[in-house]
Parts: sequence; structure tokens; C-alpha cells
Amino acid sequence: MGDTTVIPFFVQLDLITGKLSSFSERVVRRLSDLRGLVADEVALRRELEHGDRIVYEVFKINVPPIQGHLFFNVTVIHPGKIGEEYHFTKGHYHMNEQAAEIYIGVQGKGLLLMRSYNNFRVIEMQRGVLAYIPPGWGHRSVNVSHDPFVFLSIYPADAGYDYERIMREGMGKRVFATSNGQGYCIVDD
Ligand code: S6P
Ligand code: ZN
Repeated sequence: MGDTTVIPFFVQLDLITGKLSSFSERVVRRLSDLRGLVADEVALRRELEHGDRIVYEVFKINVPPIQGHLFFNVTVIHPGKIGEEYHFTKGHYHMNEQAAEIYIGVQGKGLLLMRSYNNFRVIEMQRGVLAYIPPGWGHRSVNVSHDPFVFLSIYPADAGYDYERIMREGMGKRVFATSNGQGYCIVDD
């Protein structure tokens, strides 16, 4: 029998800005949370001297973290660079190797980097792009625009997060600004 402790509910998503009418939790990730993950740790330390700015935020809607339920939340990656590397999320694998995920682009322009062992995929995200992250693929998002990059994620509530593996193995790709500051280049890591 399914879990019937949660009654049906809704929230309003502004499809232009990605703003949610309500959420249960706001997770804030700052420059200092990206220690050990950036290409240029010296640049990170330099930027930290000007303050520990917010790189991205996740607006979560909580349901029980058990099989059968679905999590859905909105990530906002603010525009910016650390050195020449565009702002990105920490990235993770799902602990539950059976757990896939869907991303839906809402605002701005970003890249969804994915890795499964030595296989790499990159999907360009913008409003209306529905991307499928199959089970077992690590994933990280990057804002390559000068506006906030906003996307919606939907995934099994028992997926869990493995950040350690990304720390150890990396994503295999990094995204830098081109010299004129307008475009991006994807570089092997
Ligand atoms: C969760 C999903 C996203 C990320 C969010 C922040 O499975 O992939 O909601 O949690 O974009 O990224 P990270 O890597 O810091 O969790
Ligand atoms: Zn995920």
C-alpha cells in the first residue's frame, strides 16, 4: 500500500521567473561551499576576501523522503565566475543508483553536465528544455549567462545525494568564459 500520510497539494510556479508561491526549505550555497571543487582555488580565496557571496539557492518542497514520493524543487544559480569558471552547483550522484531525475529549464541559460564513469554528456538548458538524467549519472549545473539560471528538478524522494564521489572524481568537464566574456568553452578536466 502507498504512503497516504500526505494529502494532495499544489504550489504555484511562475513559468517566467521560476519563483514558487511557497516552499518548505531554502538551501543556500556560497563561494565557501565550493572549496575543493573549483579549478582555481587561488581565485576562490581572492573572491572570498570580498565576501562569501551566494552562488546558488535551492527552494525545496518537502515530502517524506521515502520510496513512492517525488521531490520537486527549484534551483537558482546566480550569474558570476570564480576566476574564469562560471558559477556551478556542487554536483552529485544519487545514493540510490536506481534514481533518475528530470530537469526543466525555466529561466536563463545553463549547461547540465553529466558523467557516468568515462562517459560524458552536456545538455544546453533554457526555458522549456526537459532533460533526462538516467539512473547512475552524476550531474552538475552551470550558469553560462549574465542572468540567473533557474530550473525545476523532479526526482524520487529516496534518491539521496552522494557529493563525495564528485569531490573524488570530479565531473570530467569544466566550463569557462571565453576571452570576450560572452560565450563559454567546455574543457576536459
Ligand atoms: C537534486 C537535484 C537538484 C540539485 C540542486 C543543487 O537531485 O539534482 O535539485 O540538488 O540543483 O545541486 P547540488 O549538487 O548542490 O545538490
Ligand atoms: Zn540530482
